[in-house]
Amino acid sequence: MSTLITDVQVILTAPEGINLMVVKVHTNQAGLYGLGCATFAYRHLAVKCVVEDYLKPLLIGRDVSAIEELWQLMHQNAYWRNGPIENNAISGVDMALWDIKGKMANMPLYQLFGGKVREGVPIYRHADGNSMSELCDNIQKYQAQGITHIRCQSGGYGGSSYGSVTSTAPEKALDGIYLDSKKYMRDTRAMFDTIRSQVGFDVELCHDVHERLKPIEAIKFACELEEFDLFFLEDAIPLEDGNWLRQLRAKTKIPLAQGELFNNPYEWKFLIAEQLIDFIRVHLSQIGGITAGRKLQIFAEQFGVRTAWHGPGDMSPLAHAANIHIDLSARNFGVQEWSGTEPPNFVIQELKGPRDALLDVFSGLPEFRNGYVYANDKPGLGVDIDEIEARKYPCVNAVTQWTQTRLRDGSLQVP
Ligand code: GCO
Ligand code: MG
Repeated sequence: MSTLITDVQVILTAPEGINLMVVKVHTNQAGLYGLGCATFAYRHLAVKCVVEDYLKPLLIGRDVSAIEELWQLMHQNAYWRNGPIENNAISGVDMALWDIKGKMANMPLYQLFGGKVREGVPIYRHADGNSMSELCDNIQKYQAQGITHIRCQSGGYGGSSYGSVTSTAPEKALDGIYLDSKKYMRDTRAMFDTIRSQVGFDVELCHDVHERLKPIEAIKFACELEEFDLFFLEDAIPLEDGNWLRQLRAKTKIPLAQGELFNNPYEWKFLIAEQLIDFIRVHLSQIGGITAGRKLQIFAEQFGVRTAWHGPGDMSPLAHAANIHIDLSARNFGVQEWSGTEPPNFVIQELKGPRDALLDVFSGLPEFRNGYVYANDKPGLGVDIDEIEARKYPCVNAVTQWTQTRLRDGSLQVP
């Protein structure tokens, strides 16, 4: 008897105050269901609509085993394709189908991807601080937890100098987050100088430009940071200016990581085929889930490009688990961004409250221990959700403010 899809359900929850969206695919086999991540924190209602009103009617009655067929069916169904809303909706279903596949095979997903090539996944954590001494303390706290790769920011993305409308903006300039790229670059250079002199060179350091520079500034900045021997420089070039990576690559030896905003294979194909980047770090649900992610990982392997999947707070533990299962089995794995799903005694104290709530809603999360993250050996993704607990933390639909970043003249600059 075939195993058929009987329902596709959306579960919204925000245990840490971040809108998370989980898709639950139900089947005609008693007790067999799959869970996937469709989190697009700032447009969750639009993704919910695509899943409930468009994908569910398309999928009901179809065979769960045909993941490749169903992915393509969802992808081409609206004719126009490759956008973040559709890709996240597809990802929710795709990850859930892989979860079901693992449960049917009675194997954790890394087994279906060829088995482990490493027992644990090395991760990097993100450190910043209000002062250099706070930042260095945070780096050392992570090192004490066995963490070998640390991403450092001086006062958050874009530096700490910005505020709302400044004296440099024209009259009647709109409110927003005002960036000062020159100051950001100066402060970041000084930050790495201090870190290297205080913490030494025996730790891998990363930095996220977060697209907050013009390409020519990014080239200068990358060259200046070379002396600090970074593990990688992230998103130095904005998504829309991808062609500038050719110039950046030609001018600097700094390893480059790119890709959390990618949605469309055209955005990454040439970067990998021309070896313009060292690390591909897409957000799995933004490209359509595990099926698309595995294809990308194997494509990158052919060109010596390593993976460093995006792993921020705005993805559910199901997506973190999907990252980890691919990482465990990928020969061209580089490092995994980890925003932490470990029990409170492992994390810096201020995260304790919300982290408890996350652990009440989700169980079976990948576990961090002494520098490495481990998947559990349950079939599928290994993560479950308590729907009653999930309902206690409703998602909020509010206008997104932090993306309203502006230059000194008041015009918008990508966030
Ligand atoms: C990163 C990121 C994130 C994003 C966030 C947007 O982890 O590398 O750049 O922190 O800013 O996911 O919501
Ligand atoms: Mg980033």
